[in-house]
Amino acid sequence: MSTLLITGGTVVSATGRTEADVLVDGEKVVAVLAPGSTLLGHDLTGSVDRVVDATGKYVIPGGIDAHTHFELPFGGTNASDTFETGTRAAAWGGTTSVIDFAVQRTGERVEDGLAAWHEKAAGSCAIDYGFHQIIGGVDEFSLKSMELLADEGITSYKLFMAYPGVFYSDDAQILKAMQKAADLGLLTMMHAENGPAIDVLAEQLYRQGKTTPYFHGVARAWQMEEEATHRAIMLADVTGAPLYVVHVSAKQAVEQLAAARDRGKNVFGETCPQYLYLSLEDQLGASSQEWGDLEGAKWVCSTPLRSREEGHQHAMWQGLRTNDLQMVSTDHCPFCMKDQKELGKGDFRAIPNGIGSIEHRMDLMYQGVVTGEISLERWVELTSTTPARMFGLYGTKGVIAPGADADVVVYDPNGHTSIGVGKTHHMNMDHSAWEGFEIDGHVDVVISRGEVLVSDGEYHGRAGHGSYLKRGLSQYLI
Ligand code: DUC
Ligand code: ZN
Ligand code: ZN
Repeated sequence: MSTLLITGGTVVSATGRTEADVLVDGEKVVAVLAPGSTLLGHDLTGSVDRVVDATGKYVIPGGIDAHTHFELPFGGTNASDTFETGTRAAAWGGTTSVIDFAVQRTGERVEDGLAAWHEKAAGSCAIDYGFHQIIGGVDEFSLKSMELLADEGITSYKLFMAYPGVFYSDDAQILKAMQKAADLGLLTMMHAENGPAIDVLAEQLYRQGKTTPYFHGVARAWQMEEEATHRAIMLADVTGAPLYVVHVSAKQAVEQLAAARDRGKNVFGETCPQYLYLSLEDQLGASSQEWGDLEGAKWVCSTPLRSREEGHQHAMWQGLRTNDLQMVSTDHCPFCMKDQKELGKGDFRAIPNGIGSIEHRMDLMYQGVVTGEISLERWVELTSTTPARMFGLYGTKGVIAPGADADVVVYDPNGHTSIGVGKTHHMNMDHSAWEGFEIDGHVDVVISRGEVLVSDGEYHGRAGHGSYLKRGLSQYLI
């Protein structure tokens, strides 16, 4: 067991900031000390194994990305990051825990889907990892299997109101699953878009010759998200189940969440960096010399990027400030253009859905601090502390305090990060959805359970360092 002291920095939590030194022993934080404190001896820097100088920098709890899809089978291909490549990229960007989605589909046993996910992840991860469970086929067997999840450390599961024939659940299935979740104390995560109606709109657009990625955004109209969000809230209300709506992108969906929360409902919402920065017009409608109007496929994801003119981005930032949205995850689901996004040339419906962002979430959200959208403390809360509380990890994760895992990031507000392939890009993708983004800050040092994974621009992590996180019940509900 080695000791490490992080000196001279400003420790930032969800509730404040203070000048402090952080002492790590083995995998744990053991003390947060006034700078220069002699409480533990006169020459602490001389007696520890390693000193990390954080003078002039922020010392924050490691990021927690609670929405990733490593190796997700989707649209006839698999998301291109494995647990190994995806968690390594996460570490580069200051994320020290991920919660990925294990998959069960119609006709499959939940236990088998979960076992397959454990097999993919075990021994591969650079950082700690947990799972949510996708229930893609609600029936008497999968409902029964939900009873096993909490004991496995999986206290949240996801349903889809979109993707008929793939992951889709109808209202009767949703109601039954929510009733079960209410009994078990599980958190229901919902992909809230009206899939059957979207598929009709998409087919009509295609027949009219409107086949480019831009029309992915047109077919998945905000009304489809607002309607499904409202329906999910109502179904949850009837059953008494708490609800967490994933990847919120429409301002009208935020309004639905806000109204439910104002009525005192246990309803939560997450958004993602793409909905804060990118748009239907600028990205889905893009064309390039290399890809022509297939260029927009880089940003095909669901829910889709929304119209800049309609003001959805502004509403997302506002929701994050007012706590109508509580967290920012990535929905990291990367696909290469070559051989993957290309599958949808001439038919936007065949483009695999997903954007890769896991490496850049902490930076992109810090830029919101720089531009005055959120406070420094809210940055930590949205990216680490609330994800930990929401998904039953708080105390061990999401905070720098004695007894917590030593997952710590030293962030330099005077540093700079240029995002793009050939610059900062460790995700297994042949392009970056964030090419050209400039960040007025830099992830300097990344520590996971006491091990330095990143320092001085070098990667020191290893596959297999990451451990499985058996999560407790959501700490917002008890
Ligand atoms: N949305 C995506 O963009 N990708 C994977 C699944 C999803 O719901
Ligand atoms: Zn989804
Ligand atoms: Zn997702």
